[in-house]
Amino acid sequence: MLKSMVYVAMLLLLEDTTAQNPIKKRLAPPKPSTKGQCCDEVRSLKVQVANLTSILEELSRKQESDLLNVVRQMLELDKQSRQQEARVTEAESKYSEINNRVEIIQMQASQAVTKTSSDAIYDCASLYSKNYKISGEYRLPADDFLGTPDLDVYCDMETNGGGWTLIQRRKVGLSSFNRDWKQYKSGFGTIRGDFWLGNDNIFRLTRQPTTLRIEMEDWEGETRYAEYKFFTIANELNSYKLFIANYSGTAGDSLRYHNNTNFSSKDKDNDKCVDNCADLRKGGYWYNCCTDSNLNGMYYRLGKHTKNSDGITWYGWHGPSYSLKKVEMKIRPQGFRP
Ligand SMILES: [Ca+2]
Repeated sequence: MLKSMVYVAMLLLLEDTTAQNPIKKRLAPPKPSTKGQCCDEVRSLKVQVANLTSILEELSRKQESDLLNVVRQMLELDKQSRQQEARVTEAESKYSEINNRVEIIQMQASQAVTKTSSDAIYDCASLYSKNYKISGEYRLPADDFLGTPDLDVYCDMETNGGGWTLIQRRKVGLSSFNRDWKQYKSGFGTIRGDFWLGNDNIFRLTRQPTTLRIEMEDWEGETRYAEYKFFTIANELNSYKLFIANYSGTAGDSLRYHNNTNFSSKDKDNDKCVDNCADLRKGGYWYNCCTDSNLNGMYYRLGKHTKNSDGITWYGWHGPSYSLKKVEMKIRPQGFRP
C-alpha cells in the first residue's frame, strides 16, 4: 500500500509540473506532430491518477470506519466496566449495612448482660447516661421502691440528643387501640411495633419533671413534631389526669385542649362531654368534648385515611378527618443533657 501511495504522489507531482510549467506550454506549439501523442499520455496518466485517487479515498474511508469501530468497542468496554464497578459498590454498601446491623445486635446483646445488674436505671435517659446509645428495645429493672416489676421499653437514643422512652407508637396499624380501662392501665401491643406503654408505667416514669415529644408523619411522607417541656399524669385514683405545659414544635398545639382532663376508655367515660368520646373516637385518651387530637384513634390506611373523624388525628396539622400514617410519643427527664 505504501508503494502505491508513493507512486500516486509521484504521478500527482508529475501532473502538477506538466500543467503549471509555462515553458512546456510555450514549447508545445512548434511540435504539432507529437502534440496528440503527448496529450494522450497525459490523459491516460490523468485517468490512472483519478483511479488511484479513488482507490486511496476508498482505503482511507475503510481505515476511518475501522477506527470508528475500534472507538465504539472501547466505549462499550468502558461502559461495561463502569456497570461492573457500580454493581461492586452496591454489593459493598449492602454488606456494610448488614455488618452494621450485626454490630448493633451484638452491642445490644452485650448491653443486655450488664443492664440487669444495675439498680439505678429508671428510664432510657439513665441508660443513655450509662453509655447505652443505640436505639432499640431494653428492659428496665424492677423498681423496689415503687414496687413495680421490670419493664420492656423502646429507647430512642438519636432524636434531638436521645434518651427518650417511648410511651406510644402507631405505624403498623394491625392492633386495635379501642381497648378497655384495664388494658390501657397495664399497656398493650408490641414494643417494636404499635403499643401503649400503660398508664401505670407512664405515671411511674413521670414522677420526675418530664418532657413529652410527639412525632408525626403523614401519608405524603412529611414529618412534624410537638414538644411539651412539662408533662405528667396523675395516678389511677385520679383517672390519670393529664398535665402539660410549654409547647414548642411544628405540628401545632393540639394537646392543650386536652390539658387537665381525665383519661377515658370505651368502658369508662371520664370526659367533659354529654357524649361518650371514647366510644365516638374509638380509643383511650384524655378526651375533653371531644378532641383536638386523637393519637389512639383508629388506624386508617392510605386511601381511607381522610374519611372518618375517629382516626389518628392532630387538628393543628391536618384537621379533624385526616388520619396520620405514623405517630410516636416519647418522654425524657427535663434535666436531661445528651
Ligand atoms: Ca361523656
